[in-house]
Amino acid sequence: MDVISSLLSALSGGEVEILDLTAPLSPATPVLSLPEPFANTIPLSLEKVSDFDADGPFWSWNNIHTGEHTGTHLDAPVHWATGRDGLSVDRIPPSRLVGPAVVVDFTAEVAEDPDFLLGPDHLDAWAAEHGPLPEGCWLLFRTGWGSRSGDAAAFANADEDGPHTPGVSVAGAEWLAASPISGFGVETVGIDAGQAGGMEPPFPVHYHLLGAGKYGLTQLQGLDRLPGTGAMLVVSPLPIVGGTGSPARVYALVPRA
Ligand code: 23J
Ligand code: MN
Repeated sequence: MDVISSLLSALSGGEVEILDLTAPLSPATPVLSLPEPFANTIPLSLEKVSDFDADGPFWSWNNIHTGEHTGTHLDAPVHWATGRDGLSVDRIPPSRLVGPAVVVDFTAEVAEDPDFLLGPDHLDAWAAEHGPLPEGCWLLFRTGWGSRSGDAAAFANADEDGPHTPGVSVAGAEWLAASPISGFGVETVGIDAGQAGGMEPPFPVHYHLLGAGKYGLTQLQGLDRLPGTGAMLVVSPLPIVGGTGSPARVYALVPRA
């Protein structure tokens, strides 16, 4: 049997399951809130064009209004100053949007410390146990944060010092940029930690990862349903010409135990 027929029969037979890791996209979907003096993107809104009425008696449709970086979304290299000569979202080769998923689980650490930072030691320890990260993989940072996404205040977890959400240290960001990954995925509103605006450089994952021509992926849900290795990720951003990112549908193909 050819490889596509094998995959299709595994899907229809239930030996491979398709999981949707995408957060629902609605006006309630949390968006990043940068402090003054920075500008922010808008949340999603739907503007009715017709709804089986005089403007369209047999059809219903809407205009969508939102930012490129709303909800589960991809960050393209051109989003950041360091990647500005790199690829916009429409130019990302599909071969880099499909690859092995590797999940590192720091749910327990984040439950103790919402400002937990993933560093080189954590990543080296993973590699010592499992071997080097596969070429073109998507490294997914499981934190449990996705379970807060229905509650905007809990998801932002902000106080007078700003948001407190998990992320990656400066050295960890350098490690990821030098690794063979295609992209780095998180459960939080952005690929950097809540407190990353105060790091040097500010927002080090954006700085190093996008500067290295790699991609970010945010607001993933249901990472607890993935094995540490052995799943395949499919990331589908819209090909917005010149776009710095796009809301994306994200699927994982997982072998059923
Ligand atoms: C701009 C500045 C800082 C951040 C972000 C955007 C994002 O999170 C994003 O969606 O790219 S942290
Ligand atoms: Mn983004």
